[in-house]
Amino acid sequence: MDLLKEISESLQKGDDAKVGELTQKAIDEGMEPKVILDDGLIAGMNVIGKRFRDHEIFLPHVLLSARAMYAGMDLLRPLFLRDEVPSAGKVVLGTVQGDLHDIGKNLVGIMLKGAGFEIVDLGKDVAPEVFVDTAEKEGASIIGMSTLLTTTAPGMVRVIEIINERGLGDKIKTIVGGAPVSQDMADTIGADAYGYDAANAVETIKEMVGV
Ligand code: B1M
Repeated sequence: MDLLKEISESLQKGDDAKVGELTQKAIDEGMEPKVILDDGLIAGMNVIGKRFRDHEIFLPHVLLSARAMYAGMDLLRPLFLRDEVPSAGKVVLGTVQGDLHDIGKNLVGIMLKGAGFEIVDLGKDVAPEVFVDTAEKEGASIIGMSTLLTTTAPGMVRVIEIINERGLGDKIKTIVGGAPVSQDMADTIGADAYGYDAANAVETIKEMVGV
């Protein structure tokens, strides 16, 4: 079987050891990290998402697949990072309050670091004030917010409100992303930008800070 398909299927089975083994094999064979990520790991996770939505599988199965996803991502992470790149700017990153999904947010962080950005990763379930307080304290010019749940998207609105209430709109720009987010939604809530995937988030943030 094709190696990428094997990675995808092992992830769907939640077999983290096998995903690690196959991801390493793909790396050793010289496959592009982005191809392994997109066509192996993310492809497998997309199938899990559809099967979960259709009630064919349940939460414990999704958790196992998430663990398997991390087994692969941990091996790919160093390949996306570059050493001693001068800082392109500082980005505060987090998943919004009430949302515990962090795989996509972590991918955005890995790729931004690889592009030379300093990342202040607040993790998941981050309160709106914490995003803005941290950006002010750290002197970050970008706040990146991720959400995977439609119910938690309003947390993004509150962050933008706080930025405006404190008159920080010129200093701190926002970018939003995650499965339920779209350009339309970003425009509606007044976010400065939308990233449809991790690579696009990096390109967009580079444009925002002018590097
Ligand atoms: Co849950 N989950 N989950 N889940 N989960 C979804 C999101 C869901 C769509 C599944 C479904 O029904 N089909 C659904 C949400 C429905 C909705 O709101 N419309 C859902 C649900 C309902 C839930 C629970 C409520 C289930 C329950 O408890 N009954 C619960 C919520 C818990 C909570 O957050 N409070 C829950 C829990 C979980 C797990 C903990 C088991 C696990 C998360 C583990 C973890 O993250 N550590 C999990 C998972 C794994 C998923 C699915 C299957 C996969 C998500 C994922 O990691 N995808 C997901 C189904 C799906 O999305 N199709 C689902 C891979 C990842 C690389 O993609 O995160 O989309 P993604 O990131 C992408 C882009 O979106 C973008 O870049 C990435 C690609 O490069 N991106 C950004 C992301 N953030 C960005 C930020 C940016 C720019 C781009 O700028 C800052």
